[in-house]
Amino acid sequence: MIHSYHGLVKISLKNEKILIVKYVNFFHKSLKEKFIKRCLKMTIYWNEKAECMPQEELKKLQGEKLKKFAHYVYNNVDFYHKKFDELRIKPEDIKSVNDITKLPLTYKTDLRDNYPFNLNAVPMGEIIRIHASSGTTGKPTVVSYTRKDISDWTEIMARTVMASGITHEDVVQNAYGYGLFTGGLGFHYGAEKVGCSVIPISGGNTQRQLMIMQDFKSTVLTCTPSYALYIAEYAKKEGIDVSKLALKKAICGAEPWSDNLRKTIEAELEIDAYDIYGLSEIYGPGVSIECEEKNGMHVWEDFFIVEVLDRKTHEPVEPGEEGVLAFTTLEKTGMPLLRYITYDIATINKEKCSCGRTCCRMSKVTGRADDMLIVRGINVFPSQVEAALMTIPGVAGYYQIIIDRDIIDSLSVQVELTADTFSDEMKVLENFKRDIELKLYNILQVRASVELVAPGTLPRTEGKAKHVIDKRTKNI
Ligand code: DLL
Repeated sequence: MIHSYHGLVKISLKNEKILIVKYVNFFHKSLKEKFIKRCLKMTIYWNEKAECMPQEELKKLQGEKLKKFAHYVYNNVDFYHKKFDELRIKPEDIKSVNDITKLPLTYKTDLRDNYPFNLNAVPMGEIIRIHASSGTTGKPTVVSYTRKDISDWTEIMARTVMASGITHEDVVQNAYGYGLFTGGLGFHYGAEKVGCSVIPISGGNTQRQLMIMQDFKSTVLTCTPSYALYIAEYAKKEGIDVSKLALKKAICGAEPWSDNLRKTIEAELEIDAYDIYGLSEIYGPGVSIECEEKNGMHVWEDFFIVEVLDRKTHEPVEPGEEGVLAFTTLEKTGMPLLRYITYDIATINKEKCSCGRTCCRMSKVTGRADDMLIVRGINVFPSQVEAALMTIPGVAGYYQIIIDRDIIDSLSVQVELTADTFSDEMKVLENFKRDIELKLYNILQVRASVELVAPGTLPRTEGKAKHVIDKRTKNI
């Protein structure tokens, strides 16, 4: 336990020894704690044995689990039985984790074609929870969980929560949506398992979020990065002194965000912000998370096999190369998935992390293979636009990309300015606009016209921000 009084820190260790350390007065509350943990070489794990297992042992374990899993899906899911037969393979052909490439891939369209429950491996009587996310058509992507799945996901989320330095002493304000979306309940179960005081506030009602944050002394905020930014902006508008909040960390995910947006959120709320990744099909949040090193997101490899595949051929790429992530859910029993293509683009780093965890780390998601925009023949990722904008001082963090077609494609970006930067002077704004256009051109290699808009103009969101409006489909 760590307490601080007037520049001194009292640390009560497990063996009851008390240490008094004089500390430098750091800017961030969380940095102070991190500094002390570093000095004491304290890394907190939820399940040290699993998280720090030697890599050879982990690989062997994955192989054993994959063998069992291949039998499980072949014997219990018609869809996979047919796929195995088409590929002329039998579960017995799987001898180690390296044989994974023999197995069939699963696509989001397979989930749509088997809507809502035809990929389930158990009767409905064994399903205790159903979540859903948006699908490629009007019908949602549906995911069913058995009791074992919920228990495994809770274990995964407990590890995830603790990897970012959260402990049972934290008060977690969970502003991810509760409902069909997996964010709210996923965090809820994991943080509760760790013993945190969980506030199931869900998303929205920002005024109330801030009131609760002040009154309940929330130390952790869990929500999308867009909403964290909005909460910071709202606090500023309301004249709330964020340095007086107990808030230390935010665990943000569910949408792509750049390191520059992270820096903005951290500075505005005076906290540490961590990236968390996941998708409903693979339980939900917690597939991977950044540890306190913030150097890639740890994938819990005893639960998942992650592959990086070429975005067109879906063949494995060379180690360290960028590609589409595919996951195999080694332990899922309700709706098990083999080599599920996420369309999320990232790289994998297998080097051991200094936090002691041995599982591999994925990079930030740099884009989606399926939301890649092609503008005048050039590939454009919305995340590139955000990365470019967030390097420009005076840009508020809200933007909207609009693509249209009138003979040729046009790309425009509405960019919201901060109150300090917004000016009545035409010339100042013209120059600023030109600077942003140049920056975007250098990164995207395609011309984008920029429209600067006043603070507070672009739509705010309590969930995932919609950054792209592609009007071309209507005009074709
Ligand atoms: O967004 C699960 C989640 C909830 C993750 C809360 C993290 C925190 P879906 O609604 O099914 O599930 O959306 C999954 O969101 O395939 C990615 O494209 C994107 N995504 C999720 N996390 C990140 C992230 C949840 N940290 C889809 N960075 C995924 C970039 C992310 N994209």
